Amino acid sequence: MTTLSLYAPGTRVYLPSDDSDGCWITAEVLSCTKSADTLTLALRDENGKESTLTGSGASLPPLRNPPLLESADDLATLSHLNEPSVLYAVRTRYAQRKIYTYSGIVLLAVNPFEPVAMYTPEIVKSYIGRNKGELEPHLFAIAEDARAAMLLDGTGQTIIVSGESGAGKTESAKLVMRFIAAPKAPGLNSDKNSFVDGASQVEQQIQATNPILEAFGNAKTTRNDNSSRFGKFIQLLFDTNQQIVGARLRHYLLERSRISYQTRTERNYHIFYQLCAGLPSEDLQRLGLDADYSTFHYLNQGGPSTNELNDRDKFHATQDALGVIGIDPERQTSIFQILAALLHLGNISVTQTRTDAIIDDEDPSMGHAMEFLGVNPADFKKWTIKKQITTRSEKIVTTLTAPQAVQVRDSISRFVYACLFEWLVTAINESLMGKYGDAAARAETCIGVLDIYGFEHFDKNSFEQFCINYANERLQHEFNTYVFKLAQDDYVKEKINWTFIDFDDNQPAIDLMEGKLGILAILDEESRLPLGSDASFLQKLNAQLDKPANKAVYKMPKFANAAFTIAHYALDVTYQVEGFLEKNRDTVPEEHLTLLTSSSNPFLREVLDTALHRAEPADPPSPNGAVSKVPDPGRTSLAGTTGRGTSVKKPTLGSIFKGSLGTLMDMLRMTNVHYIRCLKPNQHKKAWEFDPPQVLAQLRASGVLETIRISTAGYPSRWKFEDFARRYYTLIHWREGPTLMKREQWKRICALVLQKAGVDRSKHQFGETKIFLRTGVLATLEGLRSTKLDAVLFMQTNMRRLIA
Ligand code: AOV
Ligand code: MG
Repeated sequence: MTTLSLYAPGTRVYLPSDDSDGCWITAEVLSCTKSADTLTLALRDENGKESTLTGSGASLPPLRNPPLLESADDLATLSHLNEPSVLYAVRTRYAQRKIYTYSGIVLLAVNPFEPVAMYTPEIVKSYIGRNKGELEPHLFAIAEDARAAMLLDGTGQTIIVSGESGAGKTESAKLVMRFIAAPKAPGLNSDKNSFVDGASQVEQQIQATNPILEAFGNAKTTRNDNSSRFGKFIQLLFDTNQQIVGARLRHYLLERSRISYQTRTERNYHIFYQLCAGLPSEDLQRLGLDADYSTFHYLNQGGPSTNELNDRDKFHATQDALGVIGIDPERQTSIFQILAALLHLGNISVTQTRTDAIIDDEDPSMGHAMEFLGVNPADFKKWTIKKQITTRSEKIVTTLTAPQAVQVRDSISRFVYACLFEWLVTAINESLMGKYGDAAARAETCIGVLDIYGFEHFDKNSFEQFCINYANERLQHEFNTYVFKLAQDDYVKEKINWTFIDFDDNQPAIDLMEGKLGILAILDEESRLPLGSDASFLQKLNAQLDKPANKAVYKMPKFANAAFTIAHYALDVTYQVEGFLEKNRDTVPEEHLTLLTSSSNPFLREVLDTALHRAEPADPPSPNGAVSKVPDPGRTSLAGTTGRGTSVKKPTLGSIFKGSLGTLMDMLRMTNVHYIRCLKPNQHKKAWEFDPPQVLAQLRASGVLETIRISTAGYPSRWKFEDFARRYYTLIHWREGPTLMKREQWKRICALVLQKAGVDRSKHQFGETKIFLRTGVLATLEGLRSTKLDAVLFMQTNMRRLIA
C-alpha cells in the first residue's frame, strides 16, 4: 500500500494537541498530495480547526482505527497500533465503564475509584471454566487462566500485579486471591473484607490475612488512603486434587520510618487509629489511651485526620480476622499493649541542658511505656541519653544531645514495631501452613499473587522510595525479560524467521543500584564506617558514578543539594541523601536490645525471639520429612539487625532487601507468570475521571505498547515437538496416530495435527526442537481435542453396553 492511499481524504488521524501535554486530538484528512517522498495533508481537527502538514514516514500523523475497533477489548486486535490508538481505546472503554482491557498477555485495569458491580456471585460463576477470550476482560479471567494452566501440567503460577501507588494493586490482588481461593463460593466484594460464606477453614484464614496485614502494614499517604507500606507475596498451595491445602505469606521491607514520622496529611499505620477508635473505654483507660489521639506525637504529625477511613469498624474487622488465624483475645490484648507502649514511647519528652539530654524520672509517658514493655525505666533512661562505645581496651560512656536521644527513642519504637509485624506474619503462616508446615509437604503446585508497593515519587524521596523503586525496576526487568527477551531469544535459538523488536531494557538502572560498585554497595560500605555520613556517601556516589558510562541513568541534580537523581524506567527521581545511612544501618543500641530481650513482658520476649531467630531458612520440616515441591520465595529476616549469632558483618536493610528480592525473582522464574497492570486514571482519586497525559505516562512506563507489538507479531505459544504430539496426536487418523507415536516421529505428528486441524501456514513455525504458534491456535486445537475425546468416550460407553 502506498502512503498516499493510507492518507486518502476522509482518513482519520491523530494530531499532537496544542496543550504540550504529550497527548493528541483527532482529525480528518481533507486532501492529500504527494511530491517525491513527502506528502502534504490538509486536515481538520476535532475542534474544526484546519491546518496543513507536510512530512514522510514517521513524521506523518498516526492513523486512527475504524470505529468498530476503537474500543476493542484486546489492544492486540487494533489494526493501527500506535500510542494514541491505545490511549484512545483505554479511554473509550473507561468512559463506557469498562475498566479492564487486554493488551496481549497483560490485563490493564483502570481504577474506577468507586465500588463497581463487577464481582458479584453471578459474575464469579460465569468466569469459572471459561477461556480468557470468551468473556469481557476481567481479573477473574486472568485468575481462571492461571488455574487452568496449573491444571494442565501442574506448573506453579504467579500473578504479578503492578502499577503506581493508588492504582489498585491491592484491591485487584485481593479479588484475584478470593476468586482462586473460593471459586465456587457465592460472595465477593471488593470494598468489604467480609469472609466468603461456605468457605473452608483454610480459605477463611487466607481471607483473614487481608484485614490484618492492612491494619498493621497500610497507611494513608498523599497518594492513597490505604497505601501498602510493605510488599506482599501470597502463595496458595494445592494438592494433587487441586484442593487448597494451605498458603504461605512472604513480606518485603515494611516502611519503618512511618512509625515515628509522618509528613503532612499522611498517617501512621491504621492499627493505631483503629485501636483508639475501637477499644472500649475501660481498655483505653487501662492503656493510657484516648479516643482523641491528637495528643500522641506519633499520630499527630500529619495534622488532623477525619474519620473517613472508618477506623472503628475496621478495628472490629481486624479483631475478627486475628481470631480466625488463631490469635485469641488474650493475645490480642498483649498486642494492643505493645502498640500503646509505642505511642507512649513517642511522647517521652527529652530536653536539653547546655551539654546533655535529660528525661524526667517522673515523665508519665515513660512510666506507661516501660510498664507495658516490661522494662526498668531507670535503665531505659540511662541508655537513651547515654551511649557506650567499646574500644579495644575499654568501654567509654558518653552523653548524647537531645536530638540524638530522640533518635534512640524512635529507633526503639521502629524496631519493636517491625518485630511485631514479623511476629504477625509468622503467626499467619503457622495458621496457613499448619504449625509443622505440613501443608508445604502435601502441596504439589501453587498459584502466587504478588502485590508490591508501586513506583513512588514524592516531592522529597528518601531511602524508602529508593528501595521501592529498586524493587519496581527489578520487576520491570523480569517483565521485559519474560515478554521480550525470552520470546526473542527462543526464536533465535530455534532459528525461526523473526524480525527483532527493540525494547527499552532497564538493566543499566539496575546495575547502577545493585551492581558491585553501585549505590547499594557504596551505601553499605559507608554504613560500616564509624564516622560515615550522608554527605560523604553522596561524595562517593558522585565520584564513582558520575561518569560518561552512567550518563543515561545517574545524574547530579542541578538545583538540589545533597541529592542524586536516577533515571528510572518510569521517570527520573531525585533522592535526598539525608537519613540514608541511618535508615540503612537501622540500629538499636546493643544495651537497649538487652533490656528488651530480658523484658518482664513474656509476650514481648516472644515477639522479639520470633522476629530475631525464627527467620530463614524456609519452612520447618514436616513431621514425615517430606520436602515441598513448590518453589518458595524464602523468608525475610530481621536476624541481622541485631548483630547476633556468628555473623561478623551485620547485614544492612539494603542488603537484606536485595537478598529477598533476589530469591523472589528466582522463584518467579520457576513459575508461569501472568501480568495485571493497574492504571491510575487521575491524581485526585476521583471516580470515572480520565486524565490522558497521566495514563499515557503509565502506559509508556510499563512497556504496554511493546508488549502488544510482540504478542501480535510473535508466537505466544511454544511447545516441544514431543509434548505437542502427545497432547494432540488423537486429532490425526486413528491408526496413523498411535503408529507414529510408537515410532516417536514427533515432528511429523505435529505437522499432521496442524494439517488436519486446518491451521494456516502463517499461524505456526517449526523451530529446531519446538513448534511456535500464534495467538488463538491453541484454543482451536483444544476445542477439537475435547470434541474428539467426547466422541471416543461416547463410543466406548456404547460398545460396552453392546457387549454386555
Ligand atoms: P495500590 O495498592 O495500587 O496502591 P489500592 O489497591 O490500595 O492501590 O487502591 C487504591 C484505592 O482505589 C482503593 O482504596 C479503592 O478505593 C480504589 N480501588 C482500587 N481498585 C478498585 C476496584 N476494583 N473497585 C473499586 N475501587 C477500587 V500502594 O498500596 O499505595 O502502591 O503502596
Ligand atoms: Mg497496595
